[in-house]
Amino acid sequence: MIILKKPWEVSESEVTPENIFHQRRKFMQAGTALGTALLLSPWKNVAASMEIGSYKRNVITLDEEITKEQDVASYNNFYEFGTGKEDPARRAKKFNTSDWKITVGGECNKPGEYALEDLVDSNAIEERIYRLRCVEAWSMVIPWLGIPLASVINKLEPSSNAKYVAFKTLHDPRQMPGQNRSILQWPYREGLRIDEAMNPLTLLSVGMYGKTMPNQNGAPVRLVVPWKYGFKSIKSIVSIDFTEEQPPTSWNMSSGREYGFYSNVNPEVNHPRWSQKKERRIGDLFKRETMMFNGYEEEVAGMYDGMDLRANY
Ligand SMILES: Nc1nc2c(c(=O)[nH]1)N[C@H]1C(S)=C(S)[C@@H](COP(=O)(O)O)O[C@H]1N2
Ligand SMILES: [Mo]
Repeated sequence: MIILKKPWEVSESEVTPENIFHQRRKFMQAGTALGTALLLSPWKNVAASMEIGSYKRNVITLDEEITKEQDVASYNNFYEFGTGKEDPARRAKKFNTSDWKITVGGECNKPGEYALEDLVDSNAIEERIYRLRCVEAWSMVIPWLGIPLASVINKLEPSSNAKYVAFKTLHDPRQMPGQNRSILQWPYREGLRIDEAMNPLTLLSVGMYGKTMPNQNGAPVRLVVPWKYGFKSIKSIVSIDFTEEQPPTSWNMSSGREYGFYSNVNPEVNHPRWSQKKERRIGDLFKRETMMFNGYEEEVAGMYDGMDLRANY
C-alpha cells in the first residue's frame, strides 16, 4: 500500500483566530436566526441522505466571502438532471438516495458493497470552506461537510498496483431524466491519480452549509477536489475502483482536447473556446483573476513536479 505523506496539513490550531472570527461572522450574517437554528438542530432530508449531527467546524477555512447558500443550491451542473443551471434543483427533488450503496473494486484488499454509513464515519465529519472553480469560468465559495477521501482509501487497503482511483455516478434513467439523452456517456465517470486522491485536500462530501447534501449538489455523497475544474468533483457516487491504468472519464471521453484528465485550474492554459484567465464569482459584479491551482498551489503543486502543465492539463 502506498502511503503518501504530504507535508501540508491544516489543523484547527493553525487557523488564525482572525480567520475563524471573520469566517464565523460571515457565516452568521449569511445565516440569520433561522440558519443558526438549523445548524443546531439539523434539517432532516425526507430522502434520507446522510444525516448531519455534530461536526468539526472550520477545519479548513478561507478569508473570502461564502457564496449564498441559495445560489449554491440553485445554480448547478448535474447533467443527469438536465443541462440548464436551474434544471437539477427542480428535477432532482424526488431523487431517492435512501439505502445508498457504494461498490468498491479493483486493486484493493477490501472490495465489496458498502452502505454509505460504513464508508463515511458520521462522527468524523469536518467542515471545509473551499473555492469551486467550474471550467466554464464561474466560481463559488462553499462550506462543505465531509471526510478526507484518504481516510476512506486507507480503510479499503489499495494494493501497490493501485495507481488511480475511478468513480462512477448512479445510472438510473428513470430517476435521472438527463440520462435519456446521450449528452455524455453514462454513467458519469471521473478519476484521480492515487496521490491526488490521497491528498489531504481531497474531500468525500456528504453535506454543505451545516446540512445534508441537497440532491442537486450530488446527494448523498460526492467528491470535492478544490484545485481542479469542477467537473472532476463527481456527484452521487456509486462505485470506487482502484486501477493500474488511467481510467476513462466522461468529459475527457466526450472531448479530450477540451477536458484533460488532470484539469488542474490554470489561468495560463485556456480552454480551446474561451480564456481561463478570469472568472465570475457567483454573487460578484466584476470578474476576478483565476488563481493557479485555484489558490491551492502550495498544497498541491508538488504532485506535478516534472509534469508539463500545458500538455497535461
Ligand atoms: N455526476 C455528475 N457530477 C458532476 C457533474 C455532472 O453533470 N454530473 N457536473 C460537474 C460540474 S461541471 C461542476 S462545475 C460541479 C458543480 O457542482 P455544484 O452543482 O454542487 O456546484 O459538479 C460536477 N459533478
Ligand atoms: Mo463545471
